Amino acid sequence: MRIDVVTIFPAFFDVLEVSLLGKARGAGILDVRVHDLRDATHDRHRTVDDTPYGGGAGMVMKPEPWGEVIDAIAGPATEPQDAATDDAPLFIFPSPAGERFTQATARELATEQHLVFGCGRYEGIDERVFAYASTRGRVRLISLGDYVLNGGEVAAMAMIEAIGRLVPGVVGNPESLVEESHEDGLLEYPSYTKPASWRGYDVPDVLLSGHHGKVAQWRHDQQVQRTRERRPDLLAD
Ligand code: 6GU
Repeated sequence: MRIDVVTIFPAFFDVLEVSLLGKARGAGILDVRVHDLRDATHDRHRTVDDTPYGGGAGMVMKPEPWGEVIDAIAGPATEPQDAATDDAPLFIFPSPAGERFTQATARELATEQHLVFGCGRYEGIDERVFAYASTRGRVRLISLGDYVLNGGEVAAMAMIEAIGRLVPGVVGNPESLVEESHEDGLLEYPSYTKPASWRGYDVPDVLLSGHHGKVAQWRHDQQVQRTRERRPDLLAD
């Protein structure tokens, strides 16, 4: 999978060099390219923002640098019908005003060939940039949840990690992806390792019993109990 990231803070994405995703990049499974939006400016101050038409607080990201970067990443304009196909890039603009990102979103996006993350700062990006991007590919505004971050960078990182780990070959043992929180609509069951007794805390007897059926039943019960306590909204769904 190819992932392009457009940002005024490329250093936010240095962490993509470590851990599982770093390994996947080294192995050629993930082709991640980070672009500094300011490289597409042409004034001495490398300006990427300006005051909003109509007034109001804060600054808006100017469309021109975005246009240049979109051209550089996606190539020349295609026929409108081609921009809407699965072969065209999928532009993701992290935004608290977007649709909600879930594990289902991550699974869906993990099947894409080419994702482009456009990270906005300030009060947002000039709205015409989304229309322009849609001449080169599909466009989605996606939110991590109902709270506000200073910009799209941290949100993009979270999405890249959630999506990237679902790309075949990134996580060594695919079975470890199955029994996780949210994969079956329930929170994950509790895990323990050796020693069986530690500082007065004991591992539940059933896990030491060697009885696979009872272990599976106990784990499922724990999942339901935890979900009821911590995330009753998930059971309602
Ligand atoms: Cl995707 N962006 C920003 N700026 N804030 C957020 C968010 C995204 N998701 C939750 N809060």
